[in-house]
Amino acid sequence: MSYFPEVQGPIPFEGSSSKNPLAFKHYNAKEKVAGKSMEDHLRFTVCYWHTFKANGQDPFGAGTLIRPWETASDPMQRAKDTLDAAFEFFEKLGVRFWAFHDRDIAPEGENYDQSVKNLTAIVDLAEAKQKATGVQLLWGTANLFSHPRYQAGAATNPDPDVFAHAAAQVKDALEATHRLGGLGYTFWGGREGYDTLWNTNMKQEREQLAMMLHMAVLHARKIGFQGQFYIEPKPKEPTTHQYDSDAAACLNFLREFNLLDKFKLNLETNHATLAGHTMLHELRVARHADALGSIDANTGDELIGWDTDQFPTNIYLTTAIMMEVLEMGGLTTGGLNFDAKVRRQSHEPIDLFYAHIGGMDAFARGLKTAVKIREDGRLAQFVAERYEGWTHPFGQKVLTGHRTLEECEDHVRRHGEPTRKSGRQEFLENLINEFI
Ligand code: XUL
Ligand code: CO
Repeated sequence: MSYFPEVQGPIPFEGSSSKNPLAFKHYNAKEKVAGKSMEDHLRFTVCYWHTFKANGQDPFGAGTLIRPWETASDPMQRAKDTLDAAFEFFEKLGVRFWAFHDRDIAPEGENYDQSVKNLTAIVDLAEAKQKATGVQLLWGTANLFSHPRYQAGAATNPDPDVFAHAAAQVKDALEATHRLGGLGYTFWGGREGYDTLWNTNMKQEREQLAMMLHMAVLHARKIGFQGQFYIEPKPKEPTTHQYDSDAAACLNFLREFNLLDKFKLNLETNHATLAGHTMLHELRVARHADALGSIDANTGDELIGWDTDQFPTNIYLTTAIMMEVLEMGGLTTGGLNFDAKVRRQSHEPIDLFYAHIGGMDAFARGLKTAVKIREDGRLAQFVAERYEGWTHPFGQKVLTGHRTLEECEDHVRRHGEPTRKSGRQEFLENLINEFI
């Protein structure tokens, strides 16, 4: 049975003059750009939760999406059908990676043991499908935020029994990820924060969260999982404040609890927006700490204040993202994971193809544009010249801690008033637009 009979697949590359909505105009998987194939640069990943499990519900209304793989009455049958649909989709779209939460692929059972059984049964099937298709797992994760037991957090719950439940779930999800050859394992602190500080011991909750991460690292070592651990910042929603607020807060948390060498960041555009940052800012902060691991490639809405998780279509955004990715030398274990969902009015399965094709083409253009801006060199040269003064002896001595306030005063007396230089923001914005 086919869940996407309208699509032959794999989606072909037809070039920028094509009018075929089921063709790539810019993403040509095997084409070499700056010495590497586009598929190796971009490492596109389909996320299971939005693409196959989202039903279109929003805070004001019920689900709208029609999903032929969700019709069976038995939850395990639905899980199997969904897995079939997912692998058909991966192959027809032509992506090499997928990502999931434990509860996306297998339903929670009546009790813990049943949940473990359900997960194992689906992982068996997924393993066979991966082998048959060559599709790889980018990362796995545990859903520690949907079940009512996690209403007050998972690792950060006031009740250690809930912590234990979350830890057991992490163990199972980590083992599932390991069995499927996952390249990474992600922690997103869905409810690891607070709704109000009046009822919260924030100091201990952060310690609890750190302990959970340490236990996961220990267990990974025990079972031989060598994938990359990620932590995914998000400032709020569902909680008022999440401890993994933004890239800088995550790095501080990891440093404080001695986890910095064990984790990298998985950065998401819509989360950056909610944090009041640009995605460029978040990427830059992570890259400078050598902690840029993977990207949840989506976008928010300029007018709606919640996490709308839309597909990325803005070339300016994808160019900025790819500039940072190229600057750090490319993605290694990470990828561009479409943590994005179609709008609730795009209720047909075919809309999933349009959404992913659009996102992939937007990133292909971003990649090509970023490569051109780098090859052109004027932007980098401008920045280098802007800081040129620091390459001279006085600046070098300040940077290496060999100058005192008195010596600075002496410098002023000898050099007088500094000459101001324009930051040339508009000039540079025009320069970027030359390439877009
Ligand atoms: C939620 C979010 C998650 C994580 C994985 O905003 O981004 O889907 O990516 O738990
Ligand atoms: Co995400």
